[in-house]
This record gives sequence, structure tokens and C-alpha cells, in this order.
Amino acid sequence: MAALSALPFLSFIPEKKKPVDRYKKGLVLSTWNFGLKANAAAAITLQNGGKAVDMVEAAGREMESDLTELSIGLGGLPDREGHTTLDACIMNHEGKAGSVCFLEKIMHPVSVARAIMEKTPHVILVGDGAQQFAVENGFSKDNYVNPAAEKAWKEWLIKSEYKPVINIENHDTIGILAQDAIGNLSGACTTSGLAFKMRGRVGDSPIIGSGLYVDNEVGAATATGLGETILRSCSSFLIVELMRQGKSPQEACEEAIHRLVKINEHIIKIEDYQACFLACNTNGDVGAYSVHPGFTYAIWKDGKPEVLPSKSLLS
Ligand code: SD4
Repeated sequence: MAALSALPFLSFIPEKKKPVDRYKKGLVLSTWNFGLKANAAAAITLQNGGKAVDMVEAAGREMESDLTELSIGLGGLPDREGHTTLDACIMNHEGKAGSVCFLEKIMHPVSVARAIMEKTPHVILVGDGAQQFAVENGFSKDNYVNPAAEKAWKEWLIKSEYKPVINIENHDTIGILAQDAIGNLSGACTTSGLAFKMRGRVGDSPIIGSGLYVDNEVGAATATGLGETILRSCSSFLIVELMRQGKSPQEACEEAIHRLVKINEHIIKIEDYQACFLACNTNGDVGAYSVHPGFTYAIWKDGKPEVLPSKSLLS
């Protein structure tokens, strides 16, 4: 059959997006040094023909499978009562999103988020309801407790002082952005949230628009750091909107950090929190910026893996 566009009277029908050279090798970005490992999993998925959404899910699962990791998945540091509770989300190139909050005893929250996105009319499921949905959809319950996380919690209980320290393990969510072989974008975020948080606390990471946002016509952004500061400023949505207005990913991340600092000015001292953003646009340009130095991100581009330091507002 002749291609539709070959028929003159139908020539206004847009061509379906085809792989073009610029996208052939794809792009993966992940927060922090450990993103290298996540990016490698996404790259393999791309090479096996996976779409952007498959790439970000594979990257998230890679990190969730590491049970020694103290800030992601079942090995993560617990809340004040000793329970590890997980937050994750995913967003695809069609603007579909799924999110899971306050999930316990399930190994792969990012995949539960994807199942919510694909199988339900909802965006967010939380707590027991999220766990019930997960089990009904074939995820098994897992009672794993990371001995190192349990030990850290017992030590924390001695003083019970809630004081997140910037740039250390309890600040290491993974946010992942990927562009596939046809240029589509997707993103995911997965975390055990802040260590020793109040029971029931949910951070920015699973909240669409705060910890993650993807708009396939513009770009994508993700965040890490003290979730409360990011939640107050809807940062990932803001970054994408700034890019829509013509800013580069770097300019958008910088402006979003300025806005976050201003919004949080009277709430928390700047020396007491870190907030970090990572973004890309549809051309594959990348931006990263944080309040304090110390934020790093992993990039996989043109087949080359690298970890780069982000610029920061303060030195
Ligand atoms: C949260 N934003 O739960 C997450 C924590 C984080 O690096 O990003 N740590 O607030």
C-alpha cells in the first residue's frame, strides 16, 4: 500500500515520528553518582528496543534491587517507628502518570507506579491501598529488613533528633529522565524518602510536578533534596514551564532554585537544606543546579557514561 503521505490529497497528514540520527543513541540522566548503575540498565533496555518509559523503569528497578542501598527500596532507612516506607512515580511521553506513596514491603515501587498508570483510572495510590493493589497485580510482599538500616535507626533512637544532613545518604533519591530512539521522553523517581521521617510522611519524589514532570513537547525535570522545600515550589513542573517559555534546561534549573530559595526563605535556613534539579529538553540539552555544592548527576549520552558535578547557587 502506498504511504499515506504519498497521496497528494492526504499530504497534510503528519508523518509518524521515525528514529532520527540525533536520537539514535538515546539519552539517560540520573541523580547522584549511583545514577551510573541506573543509566547502564536504561541503556541496555534502549539497546534491546525499549521505549523511554521502559528505560526509566529499568533504571529505577536496578536501584530498588540493591538491598544495601540506604535511600531507595526495601533496604532504605526507616521512619521514626522503624518502618521503611517507599515513594515512587513514573510519567510517560503521553503525559500519563502513576505514583505510589507510603508503600511498605514491596520490592519495586516504580513498577507499581507504572501499573497504576497503565491499569487504573487513577494517578496516585497510597499506603495499604497501594500495597493491596500491588499484591493483586502480582507483586509479592517482602519482609526484608536491611541490618545496616536497622542498626542506624537504633542508633538514631538514642537521641531521636530529626536533622537531615545535606548531601549524605538520607538525601539520595534517584530521579531518572530518558529519551529513546524516536525522541520520546519519560521520567521516574524512586526513594525511601527522608530517613527517620514521621510515620506517613510523603516527600516530593512521588508527586507529579514536584519530584518529576515530563512534557514530550518541551522537556523533563526531576528533583532531589529536602522534599518539603521542593513540594512548596512545584519545582519540576516549573522547570518544564520555564523551558516552554524558551529557557535552556540550565537556565530553567537555575531560576527554579532561585524561586525555591525565595519561597522557603522564612521557613527554613538555607544552610539546613539541599535541593537539586536535573532537566533536559527535547533536543537533548541538559541542565543541573542545586542550592549547595555536592550534587552530582550521571549522564549516558552517545553511548558514553559519565558522572558530572552540578553547578550550585552557593559555593
Ligand atoms: C524526599 N526528596 O523524600 C526526597 C529525598 C531525597 O535525596 O531526594 N533525597 O524528600
